Amino acid sequence: QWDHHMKDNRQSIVHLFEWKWSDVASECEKFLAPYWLGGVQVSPANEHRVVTEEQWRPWWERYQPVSYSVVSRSGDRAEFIDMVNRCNAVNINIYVDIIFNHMCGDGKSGYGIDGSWYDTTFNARDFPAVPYSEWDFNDDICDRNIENYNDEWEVRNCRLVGLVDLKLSKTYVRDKVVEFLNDLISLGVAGFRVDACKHMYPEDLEVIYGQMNDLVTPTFPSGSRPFIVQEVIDYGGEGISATEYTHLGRVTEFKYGRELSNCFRGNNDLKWLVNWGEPWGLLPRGVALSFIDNHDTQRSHGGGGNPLTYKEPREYKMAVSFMLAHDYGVPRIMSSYYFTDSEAGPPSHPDGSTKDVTCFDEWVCEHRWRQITGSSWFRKVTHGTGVDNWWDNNSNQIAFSRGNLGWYAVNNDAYAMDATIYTGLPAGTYCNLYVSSYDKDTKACVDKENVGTPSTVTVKSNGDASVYIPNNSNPVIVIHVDATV
Ligand code: LAG
Ligand code: CA
Repeated sequence: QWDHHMKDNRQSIVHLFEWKWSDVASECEKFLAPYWLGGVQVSPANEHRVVTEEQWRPWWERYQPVSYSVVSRSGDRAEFIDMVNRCNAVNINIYVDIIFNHMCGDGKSGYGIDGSWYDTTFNARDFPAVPYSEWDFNDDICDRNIENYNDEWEVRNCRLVGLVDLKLSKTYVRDKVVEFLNDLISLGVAGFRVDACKHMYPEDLEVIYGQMNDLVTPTFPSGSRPFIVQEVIDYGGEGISATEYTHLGRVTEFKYGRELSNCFRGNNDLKWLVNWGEPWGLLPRGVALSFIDNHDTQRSHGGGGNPLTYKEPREYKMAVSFMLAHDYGVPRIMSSYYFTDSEAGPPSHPDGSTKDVTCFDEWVCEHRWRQITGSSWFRKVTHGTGVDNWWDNNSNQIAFSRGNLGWYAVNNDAYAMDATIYTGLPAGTYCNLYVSSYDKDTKACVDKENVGTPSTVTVKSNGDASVYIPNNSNPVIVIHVDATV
């Protein structure tokens, strides 16, 4: 449940937030497979409310489940199956965002996106398509919203922002959840991102996870457990801590993006990253899911954190590339659509249906940015090595190798980096994947960006490289042994 099961040594997951299943499928084939990504976290697949009163079709309607039918704003069951099959066929894993702490908001009724009735008005708790009724919720022990995050009992039994809270201590409720998870597993998914884990007892999760089937063969080796990423927002100082969940699967490390964003915004010297990881108070690397921003934090939902996002591209690219170059955790890359209104749903037609993805237009597609794809290739090539040969200028210029397979350098000072540094790499000339692309057929560094950062780096026979990186828009070097010229 900690192992992501990504194929051919791929290491990076991309969250294709709000993408339709048909678009995810073609992205697997067209881009993710050739560009070294290994898995996709997709938006919730189950039936949800169609929110039009409080807001016009906000993104968060998908966090209000109505049933476990695999029909959502991203597409229907047939489209979901087609996506999983096509992505698996090109060795890209699918991880599904799963919500089972709650169903929809209190005081609502109507039909979900698959036409299922729901009613939570006047103490009704009707979800006939599951079916759940009033006996399946925690209203008998708590009928109010969570206010005190130091009170563990309240956080787990009361309502998260008014969402009716499922009684996971009941076998019946857990069985319904397990049925849904096993349905998705049978379709070939590789695991789950479990929403709102802080609001559920680890004991209940343990029972649920324990009843999950192994992943399907032969897509995955027999006996493979589903990859589990538990969302626990823990910046410290609350009654519940992320470590209560690490024996069950991976846990999202929210401090990761907050600290790195702080560094790359210039508020904390990069030299301190020499011991980046557990000494900073982060979770043990083997149980962490690392990310700079996610769909909540980039729009100040779910506790915020004010991380770097695509809106500060220069620093954001540096932070994401550092994440991918380092060996901590399993990295997840955010892929967004442009927004100013933090409630706004994905680019949509007037009838509310999601538009096809057109990258760099209404959709940001950070995962396609060269600096990010180049760094995810670096992550794959250097996997299995540690961070070695640390160098810094006692300020904001740092460099390190990953064993003798790759070398990374970044200059976040306001002046040029000009140094001769031991790289640990074999002698040769390497293509800097941050500012150029690599053509495997001709072994050439192509499509070079002329910003002052060297597009190739030569390592001498003693392992040294002389580098000059001005303070420019892309002040990073990413080189590895599979991209030499
Ligand atoms: C999560 N993690 O624990 C998700 O990452 C986060 O995006 C979800 O909240 C949350 N848990 C519940 O699944 C999102 C929005 C909320 C939204 C909620 C339900 O951040 O703003 O609440 O999804 O759609 C909305 C309204 C609230 C209202 C509530 C119930 O914003 O004002 O009280 O619905 O009607
Ligand atoms: Ca709960």
